[in-house]
Amino acid sequence: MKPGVSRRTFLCGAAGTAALPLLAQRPVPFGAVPSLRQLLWHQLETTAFLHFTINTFTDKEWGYGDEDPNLFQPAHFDADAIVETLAAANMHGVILTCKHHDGFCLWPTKTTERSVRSTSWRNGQGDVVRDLSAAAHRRNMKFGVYLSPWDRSTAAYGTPAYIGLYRQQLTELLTNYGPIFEVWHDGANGGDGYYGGAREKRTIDKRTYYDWPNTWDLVRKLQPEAVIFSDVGPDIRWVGNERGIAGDPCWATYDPVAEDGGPASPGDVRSKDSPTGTEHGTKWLPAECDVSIRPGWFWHAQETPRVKTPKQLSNLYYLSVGRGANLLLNVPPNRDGLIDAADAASLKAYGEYLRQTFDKPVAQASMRDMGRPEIVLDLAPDASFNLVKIRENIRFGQRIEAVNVEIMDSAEIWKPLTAATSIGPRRIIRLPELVSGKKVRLTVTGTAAPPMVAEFALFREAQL
Ligand code: FUL
Repeated sequence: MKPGVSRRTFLCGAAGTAALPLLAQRPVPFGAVPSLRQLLWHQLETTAFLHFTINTFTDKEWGYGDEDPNLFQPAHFDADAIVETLAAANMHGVILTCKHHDGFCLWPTKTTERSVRSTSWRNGQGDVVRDLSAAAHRRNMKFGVYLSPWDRSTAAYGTPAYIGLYRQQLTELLTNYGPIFEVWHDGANGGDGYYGGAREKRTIDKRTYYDWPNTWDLVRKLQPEAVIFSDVGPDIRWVGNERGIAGDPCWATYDPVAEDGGPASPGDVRSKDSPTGTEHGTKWLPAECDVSIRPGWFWHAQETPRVKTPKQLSNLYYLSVGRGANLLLNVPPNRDGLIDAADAASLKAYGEYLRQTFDKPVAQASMRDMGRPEIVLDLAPDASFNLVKIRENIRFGQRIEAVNVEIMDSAEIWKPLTAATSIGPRRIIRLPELVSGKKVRLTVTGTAAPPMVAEFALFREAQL
């Protein structure tokens, strides 16, 4: 609760439904609210991550920075085929590792020789960023870029000159490839590397070296609609783990601090707070859950038997999207430059499961009910469900602090069914088994301002 906000007016128990306050006029936003670019990002729910570079050919997770560019030979690379596979799994955007820590650039940058231009692949004319961005846009999918701040190849890394080089690379990516929906900066920073032949360890000051505020200004100037991701935003926060699991609760607001309690920066955040965020925090900073469909981020032949099953993917969906975060699911292309058959099969079955589960609700509140702190759904006599979905109208902030859900049995007695705290952009509660009854009731039991429920619906999980 915020000081000065009276909780009493807005609370309602199971019995106290008669005097519920309804929103008579246009609501006043409460606390931090999402920007338009954040609102659009929330709607994506799931996006794909593509980890693809020389590592794919050297069987490494982190290249040292001295690899021969010509190792990059994805002979059958087909961006349309990749995008098609991702779309089948309900992914609405794709983020490509345009440059990973080894410094090899997947586009013909003017900033370094270490790029696709220095390969015999497509006679040095290939451009993975061009092909993927074009394929994504053709398929109505958003395209985003990952540009590793840490670069183990260049002699400039660790000096002020590197910041100019990094910004030049970002400028190329943000000006030549159409609309970019997300700019992704990971938090791995400094360590040993090739560094133009120095082969040494370089340590940077994570808080000051990159001068992030000016880089973010550049992103805003070149792609005002792009959200910026890092450990600390400014638009989207890392969820604090690479297992794809948001906190319960998972507040969309967050006031991050550094490990030592001081000001947070990319690479230095108290990550144990990130899954949960800050209830009624001052910044709208929703969580993104990055996780790989394989044990590693890059493709390794020996990991093919360990591709996550459709069941594992659906579990992750509820642990991330179901808690109000977005899921960024990594699907690394193989040495052919394609999604491996095992990954594609798993994604297809998972996508079908999502469609069959969510295309048609078992019951859903009508527009008339929206905004009420208590909503009752009638159930058809033969209906059963095991998923309860609730959304808030987040344009006006994250207001709800707690909800209860009850079910009326055949003897017309209300029984507790489930409860939750944070709702925000979305909460999907998975019940341990299918249930049926006459009615289902949602009651907002804690809120900081008049609650604004945007959706209350029940679904039945499809068989996997
Ligand atoms: C980390 C990197 O070190 C990993 O290789 C991977 O790219 C992951 C998503 O971000 O910081």
